[in-house]
Amino acid sequence: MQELKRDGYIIEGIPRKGYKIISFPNKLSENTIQWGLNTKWLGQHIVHKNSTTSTQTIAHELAMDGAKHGTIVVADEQTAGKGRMNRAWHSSKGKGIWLSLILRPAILPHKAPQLTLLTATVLAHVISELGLQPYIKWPNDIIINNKKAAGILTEMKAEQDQIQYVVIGIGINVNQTITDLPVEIQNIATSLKIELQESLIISELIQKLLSQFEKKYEQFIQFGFQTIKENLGRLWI
Ligand code: BT5
Repeated sequence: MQELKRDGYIIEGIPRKGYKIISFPNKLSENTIQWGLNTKWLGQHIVHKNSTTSTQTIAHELAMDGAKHGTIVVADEQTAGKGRMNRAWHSSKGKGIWLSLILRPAILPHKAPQLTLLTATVLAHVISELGLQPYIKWPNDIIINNKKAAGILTEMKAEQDQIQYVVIGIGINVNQTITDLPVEIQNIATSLKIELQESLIISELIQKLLSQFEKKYEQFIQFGFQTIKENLGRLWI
């Protein structure tokens, strides 16, 4: 209970009944993500950092140390967020989802890029449920109104015929205003808040994302990529 209060939950004691949560904190922690998370294995182990260089780097270290399939690493801020090919990913404090998923899929290494597309469909699904119209731009961008709102970075460690682990990095601009974005990307980037004209609760969005990802991932492992691809039509540009 003390731990929850420290996290910013306001809790009222009700005589002979227990406790009632009066309000939830709008901040990220293992608790705020885990409470109300309805997944079986994804995000059952969460590593949360206030600030880190890159959640990808931590996820690789954990995976090398044997972290379980479904472990996630999430940060309020990344000081050296990574895009593809050594490009930078701007990750300002408390304004977005900066998240890495550790997976150990029993698929052949050459099929790993399909996981990027699966992730893109998950992001598009979650964003469209907010009432926005996202598009997937191959291989890893989520675009709203012609501007990039999210990016995906898939990295893996594999032998020729076996994947040791995959780390899927997901960056979503959530609560930035236009001036929160660096000047050099202001005309190519957007955030969910800019598009919706309202702020969102980041931990809730992460829960929706994890839940949808788990569902789609299981579908992918069981039935293959075709079922994911069949749902793509209208999301593609
Ligand atoms: C990506 O790379 O789009 C992959 C981004 C992955 C970020 C996540 S955050 C959690 C995890 N930890 C990490 O360190 N990374 C992952 P790419 O397609 O190479 O796009 C990079 C380009 O997008 C840059 O060169 C900029 O032009 C632009 N960009 C940088 N930051 C952005 C932002 N916040 N929003 C929109 N565009 C951005």
